Amino acid sequence: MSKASSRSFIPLEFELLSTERQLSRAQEFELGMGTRRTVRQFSSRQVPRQLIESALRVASRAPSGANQQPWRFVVVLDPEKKRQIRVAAEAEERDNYERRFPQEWLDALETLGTDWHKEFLEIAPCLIVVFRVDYGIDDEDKAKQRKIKHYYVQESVGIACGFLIAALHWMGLATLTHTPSPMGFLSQVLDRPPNEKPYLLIPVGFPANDAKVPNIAKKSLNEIAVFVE
Ligand code: IYR
Repeated sequence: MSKASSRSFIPLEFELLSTERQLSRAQEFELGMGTRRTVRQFSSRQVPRQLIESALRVASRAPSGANQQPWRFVVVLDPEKKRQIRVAAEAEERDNYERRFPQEWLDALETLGTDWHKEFLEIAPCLIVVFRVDYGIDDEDKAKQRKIKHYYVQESVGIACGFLIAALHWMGLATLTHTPSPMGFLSQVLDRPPNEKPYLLIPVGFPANDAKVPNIAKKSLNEIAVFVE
């Protein structure tokens, strides 16, 4: 028998926009998102907490496998925790840049001008550390603690991060998608349980007054899309 009893449907809330309004909203969003850049030089100016909370609520609207929402966002504002994260990230990254990265990888990073120094981890007022939640824990029966399989975790968390980064940009904040590697140290520093694995570290704030970004471009629509008609 199907589990019809656990199903419940409600009418879709859907605002039908005029084509004119659709075009104008599309244009506004495209223009707005068109200026999004990854920023590596931050100012220490604080970010209103309400903005971070709003962006996280937007991220939480992302679709996910079986609606399991397999993400945890850890918002790090504490200077001492930020310092610990910087120290650990720099230790790993120093090894990467000086030993572990093959030349091919170093060549691919050349235009970005990155190196192992990660002072932004202390300077940015806020670090959002995104964890993927690989499995849930059913602790209804405290003794058993059964694992609940999560589906499409990588895809789901990636989409949520996309929503988050878009929301933060839209509200006038700068972000960096940082992936120190390996990033297991984030679990220790932030005291996360074994079912949560670090996925992405997003420093958030305002750019430094003299922030510079690499002179690189995005691919054009022709290069990224194919219409089959
Ligand atoms: N995680 C390193 C290296 C790095 C890798 C890629 I792929 C980038 O797009 C940028 C950096 C670092 O943060 O420096």
